[in-house]
Amino acid sequence: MAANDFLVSKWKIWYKSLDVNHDGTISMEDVEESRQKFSELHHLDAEKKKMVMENFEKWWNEYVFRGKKGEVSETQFIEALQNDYKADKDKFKKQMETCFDTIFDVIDTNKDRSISEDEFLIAFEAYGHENVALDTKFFKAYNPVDGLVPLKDIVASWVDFATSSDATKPSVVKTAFEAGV
Ligand SMILES: [Ca+2]
Ligand SMILES: [Ca+2]
Repeated sequence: MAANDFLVSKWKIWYKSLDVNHDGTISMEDVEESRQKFSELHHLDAEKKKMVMENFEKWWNEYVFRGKKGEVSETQFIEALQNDYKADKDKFKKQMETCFDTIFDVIDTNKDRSISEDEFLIAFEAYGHENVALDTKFFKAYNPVDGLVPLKDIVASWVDFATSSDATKPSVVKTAFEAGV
């Protein structure tokens, strides 16, 4: 069965959220801008920066471009997700788990398996979501304890966002983006 309108509407939000330079299309420019900004904001040394540059590109190629060369339209992005979803829902869910596990592992720069407010804000700013008040509200929606949210909770919220077809279930991620993040 194909993904319903609710799930497709979230994939469209996801697409828009990855258009780092807000020009309407996802291209290599978005990869470049996000990984440069991420490295600068974290003041990464040359060795760590190199790793981030490689890890970001690998993630974008695998989960965003999905075989397309350096540019993917919203239609192509939705179609690729829809195809994988239709083919095998369990496999699709596993793929999304790996997808968000991988990117939040990069975002967790101090490798404590938690996301701090600072790590969260830097990641969202690097991805072109520069409204600090809205980003902070988004982070606080995870009910941080001592300023930290377990990485697995953030990953779970994104997996739910990218895979759940249940429109009655509230989504922290969807709510945040609809509020303007
Ligand atoms: Ca773009
Ligand atoms: Ca951390």
